[in-house]
Amino acid sequence: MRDAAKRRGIETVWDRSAANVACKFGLEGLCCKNCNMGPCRISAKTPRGMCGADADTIAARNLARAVAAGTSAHSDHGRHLVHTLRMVAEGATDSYRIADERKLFEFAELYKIETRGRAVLDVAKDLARALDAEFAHAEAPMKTLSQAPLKRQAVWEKAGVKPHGIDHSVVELMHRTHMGVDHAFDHVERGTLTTAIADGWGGSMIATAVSDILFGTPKPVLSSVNLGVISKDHVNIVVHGHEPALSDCVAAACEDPAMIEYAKGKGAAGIRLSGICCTANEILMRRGVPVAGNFLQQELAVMTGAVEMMLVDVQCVMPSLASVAACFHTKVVATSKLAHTAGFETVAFSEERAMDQARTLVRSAIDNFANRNRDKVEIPESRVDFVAGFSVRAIHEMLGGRFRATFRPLNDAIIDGRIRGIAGVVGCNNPKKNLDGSIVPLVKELVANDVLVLLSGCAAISCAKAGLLSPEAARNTASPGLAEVCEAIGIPPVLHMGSCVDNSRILSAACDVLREGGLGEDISDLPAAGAAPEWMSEKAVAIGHYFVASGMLVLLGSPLHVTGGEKLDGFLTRGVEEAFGGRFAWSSGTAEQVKIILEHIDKKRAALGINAKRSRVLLDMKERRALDV
Ligand code: XCC
Ligand code: SF4
Repeated sequence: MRDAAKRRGIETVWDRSAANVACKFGLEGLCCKNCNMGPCRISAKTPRGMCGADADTIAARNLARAVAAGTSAHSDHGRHLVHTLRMVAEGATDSYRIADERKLFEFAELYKIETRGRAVLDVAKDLARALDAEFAHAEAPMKTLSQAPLKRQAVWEKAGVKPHGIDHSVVELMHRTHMGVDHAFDHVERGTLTTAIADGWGGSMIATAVSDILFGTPKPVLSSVNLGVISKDHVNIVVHGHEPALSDCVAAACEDPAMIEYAKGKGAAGIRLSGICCTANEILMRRGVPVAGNFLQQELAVMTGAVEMMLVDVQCVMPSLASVAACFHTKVVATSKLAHTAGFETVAFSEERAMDQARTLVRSAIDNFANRNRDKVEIPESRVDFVAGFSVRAIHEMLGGRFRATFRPLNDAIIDGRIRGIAGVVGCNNPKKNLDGSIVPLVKELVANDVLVLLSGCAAISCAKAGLLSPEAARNTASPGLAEVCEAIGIPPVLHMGSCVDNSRILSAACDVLREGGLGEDISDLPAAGAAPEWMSEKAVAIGHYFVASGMLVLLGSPLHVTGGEKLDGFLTRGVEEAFGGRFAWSSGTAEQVKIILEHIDKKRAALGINAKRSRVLLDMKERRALDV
């Protein structure tokens, strides 16, 4: 499709990336425009800004603001869902319902909301109110933090990084980084870590939980991925962005037999819905809707010439879609009240009328089918089947069965060394790297070295395209030990856990593994690591920080924009480990990345006393009976 773009003279992200001369000061974190005495740029000749701020102060403040923005994105998304939950509870919309009562009750218990004998909607109303309160400032730290292991909570207490509200932590961090306030880089960084904790253990966790309550907790589901899911015979609608509220209704509308008949009446074979980025991941996880591609493929999807409508909501939507779409009949429709872009049509999403809006949009996409220019249609054949839908509950049930769901078999496999450790590989694509070219080789190497991999976001889509998310992948790519465990349970060695806010599922999984016993008492004890080989967004910066604050090693494929602040860089890659047990590492080559992750995992195994790979003994029946107690 990139060749096709060249042939047709359509500019893409790669053209702009090749033409871009990245600013060295920006890259190293050394440009400050926090006041109008500047902008100031730090160099050997000018080691301080006008106010006297040095490289570390400036880089730390810039980093803090990136984390504040990333946290805001995840958390505002969470807040919108809480709003939807409240509207459902109050009967103000019939476009949604409580899809998972069990999850509602589980989450309500966290807030000590009475559930026994009460109407579901009353519990939902109380929960929505309690969740709303997590955003504002409160005297006590956020309640969601209590889901973390006790030891981790103590670490946060001691370091003074427990957030007292999501919005509050963001506002405070913006205040601290205003000209003339917080100048000690390590102190700024504590504020940054506090805000990131409010993201991972707050805003993101709330977004995941409320999505599960409203749309259902994911279960393993079969789907397919890559641009080949776009069908030349069907009306194609592509949803893109992050918030699932409208796209869930669009998915329902696309399944409506009357709507399918309407499409057939217009000469199409039917309606093909697919997605890009995390809106795709959301409706994939719960409905098995196919995925057209990840972040860098958004322009290419439009370039197939077969997309009648692309619906975009928030985050990771390129404004360039307008000029690509202008070469075709594709309508790009912005559906969030927050996000308008020149050249996109707009529809202001409303929870009350969501289902009606979805139907109107789908009908308008069908009407646009007649405008498709068949000569311009060019759809690559690539299309791969895969399995997604691995929520923590789904993993529990796969490991132990519906009635005795447990992590025990997983913990045992880690303890006896068939699984060496766990890696969370997450995050974006970046045109500075080959598309998927850092994510896929890393994941392949990890599973070949006995590491079970948990995925989310665009990285999950990368691996799906590479065929790593099929149960057969265990046999083809995983080491014998890992393959044996995966085949026994019936899971791929690489598990798709959802969208970017669903990185909170990885935190929850870590807590459950610890609760199961035998692998330490804190997340920092686990033989586990995180990686974002192709990260690009500010959200990824926030995610990296909350994993570090939770005690994990986080490996990034290119450094955060801090390398100009030597002390800050040292703090993030070494110093922070003392108080938090986690740290960052930057590395761009797969071989070195694997080495860093495996060394970390082995170090943790040694500390747990499980480093010696036990040779497994085959027992005969007599010996087995002797073991039975
Ligand atoms: Fe965006 Fe979530 Fe990054 Fe993909 S991975 S490019 S943030 S869609 Ni989170
Ligand atoms: Fe320059 Fe200081 Fe103003 Fe930043 S805050 S622009 S370093 S004077």
